[in-house]
Amino acid sequence: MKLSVIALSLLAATSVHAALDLYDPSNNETDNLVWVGHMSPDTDTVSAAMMAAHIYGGKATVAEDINPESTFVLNYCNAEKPEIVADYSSYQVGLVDFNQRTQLAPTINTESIVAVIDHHAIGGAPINTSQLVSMDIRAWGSTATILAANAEQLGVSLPKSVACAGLGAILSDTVVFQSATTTDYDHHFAQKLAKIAGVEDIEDFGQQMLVAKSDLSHLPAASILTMDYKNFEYGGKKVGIGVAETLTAQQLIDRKDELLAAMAEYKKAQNLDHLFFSITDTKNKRANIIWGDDVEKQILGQAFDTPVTGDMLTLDGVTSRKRQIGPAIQSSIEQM
Ligand SMILES: [Mn+2]
Repeated sequence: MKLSVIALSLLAATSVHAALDLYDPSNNETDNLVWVGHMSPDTDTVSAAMMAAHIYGGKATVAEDINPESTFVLNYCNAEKPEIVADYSSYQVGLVDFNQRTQLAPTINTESIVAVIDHHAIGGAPINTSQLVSMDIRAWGSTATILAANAEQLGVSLPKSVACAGLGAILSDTVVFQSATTTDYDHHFAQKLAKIAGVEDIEDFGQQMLVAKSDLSHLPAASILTMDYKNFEYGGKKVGIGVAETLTAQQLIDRKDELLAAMAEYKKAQNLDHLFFSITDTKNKRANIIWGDDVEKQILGQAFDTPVTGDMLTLDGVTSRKRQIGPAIQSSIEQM
């Protein structure tokens, strides 16, 4: 009896990884450590994985291929693209830039998670773990901002290319400091990263990035839908929200029917209760939201407290999924 208890505890000790020490990284065993962000990786997810790997050890990875904006940023920064990992089951995993299980790569066993570094609300479907996990979640504009602060605090100097990618992530998540999510910390650490990276004109880098991500004319509607896409659980419902941030919104508005067809197909294939897509006009700072059925139309009317006519809802001043679109749809669904 006593022996089997010992055997069990040994088994537990070997199968569950220790939480990462974010305060003193020299305490960590990092041979088998990888960093990864959410599915449909964006620039913050990609760059944060790179920064975290540099600060804490381990390898930067992505769960799926990167988008055109991140490709531009990595090229601009002369940075290496993180490896795409198809199967995470043999790694200990540090998560960056999300905390919802709906956005977790399906091959990641929650028992292998050792850290979460993020800047999102602990929403409707947080990742559950049986073991303790180190967490660093702050209400800042990007995960890259948090990692820039941690690098500085730990006395880790980031390579030029990694600092540059981090700067790109801050510019991406804050839409070049124009999003409502932007904090003073984002401005502060963007300056510091730019200095390390040798980027003299931050605004110019940001504008080039916005232009690079805007031209989606060469892509099929199904790819545009999932390029910047997140799954949520609101009031027990599976809800997808895709976003295309673009300076040339009309180009996509003209393809609305094509996008709606792709949405109908995706919703069915993914078994979603609701699906929304925002053509986010970063030039005029407004969201153009489209949806699939009458329930979704009703959800939007209630979410933004506005009558919805036609087949697209235009909302001036709305540009953030995290701060504006997501929370409004969440509270609307929870009230239904
Ligand atoms: Mn982010």
